[in-house]
Amino acid sequence: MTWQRETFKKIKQLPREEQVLPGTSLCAGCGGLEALRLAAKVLGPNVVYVNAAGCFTLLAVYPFTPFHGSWLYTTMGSAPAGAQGIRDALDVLIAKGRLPQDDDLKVVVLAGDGSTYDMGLSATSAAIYRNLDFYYFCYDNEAYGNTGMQLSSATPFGAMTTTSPCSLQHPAGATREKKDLFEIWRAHRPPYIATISPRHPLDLAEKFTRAARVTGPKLFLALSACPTGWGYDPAQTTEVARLAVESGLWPLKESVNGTVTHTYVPKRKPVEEYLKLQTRFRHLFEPARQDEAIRHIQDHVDAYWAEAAAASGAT
Ligand SMILES: Cc1ncc(C[n+]2csc(CCOP(=O)(O)OP(=O)(O)O)c2C)c(N)n1
Ligand code: SF4
Repeated sequence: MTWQRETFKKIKQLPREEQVLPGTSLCAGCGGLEALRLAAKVLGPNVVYVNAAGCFTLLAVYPFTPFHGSWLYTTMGSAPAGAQGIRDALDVLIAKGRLPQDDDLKVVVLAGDGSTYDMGLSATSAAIYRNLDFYYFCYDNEAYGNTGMQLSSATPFGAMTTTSPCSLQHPAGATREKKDLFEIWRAHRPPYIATISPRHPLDLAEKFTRAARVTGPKLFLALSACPTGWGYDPAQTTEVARLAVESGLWPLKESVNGTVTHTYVPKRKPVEEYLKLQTRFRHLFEPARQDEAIRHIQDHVDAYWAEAAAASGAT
């Protein structure tokens, strides 16, 4: 079945108004910030962001903020608990008639992959279990970026981080596979889960629009190309983000009440084209090419899409 966008067919249809203003202290070319900028256009101004410690905490440094909406800072492990507190407070105010229903706010967790895949996972699991009505926006730069790019459980096989260097014992760098957070969330049966990319703004905007119709936990996993941590020129963020999707490494998909649909099926360029652009994978090509490791990554992607095709009944 082909996924159809209903609301956003042309870039011109995206809301013009910016909800995240420029001039933040994040790195030039930050893919996560671009994904958030696009998401915030659809979310609109009536939002409380609950931000776990990480790069994005540098967005709002008192007394300055780029947001039209409100913003709350939490520890890495507790953003979903913070979101629960905000949601409860809003519900009490509405019940007492002190906040008109029309002025209700969306509660949006902002968190990196360290908070999302590792430290905050139990708080997230509990929030989904309670069916908390919130959005969870994870900007996934595949490492603990703010403290110098240490390995997280979102780091992909073969990537070099400061705690998974290329060594004699581990010539490929990171030795484990990236955790499948999409499926971990899906096992909790939330109403909505999506992967997104800043390189696919219409796909991203459509997904936020669809999620807005749903009450309950809603996850958005944004693969966030990170020039500082991944090692490429900031001007190449768009190209790196594009190749992540076109190589099939970052599938764009959604799950609505547990049913998964791929929202874009790439023709699949070799993963090498994506890997070669980034110094975190340079050791796979220099000084000697590591064929086995590159093949391992390609096989993983091929197996994913073969399974997806089988699940959808395609041949
Ligand atoms: C319990 C705890 N350990 C360590 C830190 C230090 N710390 C602050 S930001 C950060 C990195 C967060 O990584 P991630 O969630 O991936 O977000 P990113 O920095 O990549 O945006 C760390 C380790 C902390 N704030 N709390
Ligand atoms: S380190 Fe990466 S994720 Fe963090 S602000 Fe810089 S580009 Fe963005």
